[in-house]
Amino acid sequence: KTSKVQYYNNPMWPGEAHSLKVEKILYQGKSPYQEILVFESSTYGNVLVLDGIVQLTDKDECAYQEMVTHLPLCSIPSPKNVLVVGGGDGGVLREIARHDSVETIDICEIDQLVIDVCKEFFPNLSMGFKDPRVRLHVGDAVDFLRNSTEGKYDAIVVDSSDPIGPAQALVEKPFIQTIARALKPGGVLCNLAESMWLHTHLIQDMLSICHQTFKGGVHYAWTSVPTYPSGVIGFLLCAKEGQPVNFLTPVNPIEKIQGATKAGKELRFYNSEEKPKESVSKSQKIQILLNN
Ligand code: AAT
Repeated sequence: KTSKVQYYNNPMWPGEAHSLKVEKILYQGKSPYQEILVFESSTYGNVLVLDGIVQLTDKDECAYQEMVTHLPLCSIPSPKNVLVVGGGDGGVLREIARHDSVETIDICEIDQLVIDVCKEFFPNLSMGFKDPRVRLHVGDAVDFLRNSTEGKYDAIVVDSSDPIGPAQALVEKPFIQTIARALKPGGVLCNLAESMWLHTHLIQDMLSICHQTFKGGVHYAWTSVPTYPSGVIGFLLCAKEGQPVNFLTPVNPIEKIQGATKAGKELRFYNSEEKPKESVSKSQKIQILLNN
């Protein structure tokens, strides 16, 4: 029997819904923080849903994880200490691990059950936890950053849920200020910033907080993720003053990092070009996406 999992009547996107055909429910459970559902879909592979909201699918996760990671990490010369907020699936860890300059990867995820469930049903993402540079901290990122050493990180990636429930505080000014404190001069933040089609007010609020907090520059970027509401998701790229940071041209291009994109672990979405220049590389990229 097949059925549909729908998410609608969500105040974050009133009046619209997206549905995926369910082949099989693989897991259903409840942690102290959220309801967790994993199902096998007929066209997007396995799907992780938290509190009724799709967080990732096997098919399109690359467009999110690669962009949220390489946009910040490729814009600084040699990232060494990196922090991931949220990201319990491990996908962002997998992407950070491509950078051989990186020495430590801290991750602060609030929900141990998300980590355990992803280890079972999303091996291509949770493989990120196997990197020896990873140090897992299970807890609220608000407390973690409050207690973090000043000037510790070269880059921080906020890969957290929508700002309702446990992630609400993560878009507010006090939290953004603790992130800035934890970064080195010239360090960078990539923060999830919702959809430009649905959340212009939220984005504007976040932009103004980030402009007040980060004097080294703030940019909005976005990518296409068909299973997220409205099909796009945005990021706020912010630089702490102290070293010039140019988010528009990668100073640390991923293609030049040895082994970062070697056979068997090619990138599926991100590249350093503003847009693909040669039709060959473009069609290859589309092919890889289709094969997935
Ligand atoms: N890469 C998958 C995408 C996610 S997962 C977001 C993760 O953030 C979840 O595992 C959740 O448990 C964790 N999280 C939420 N709040 C906190 C917190 N306060 N501290 C630490 N971790 C937290 C995001 C997809 C975005 C969906 C867009 N619609």
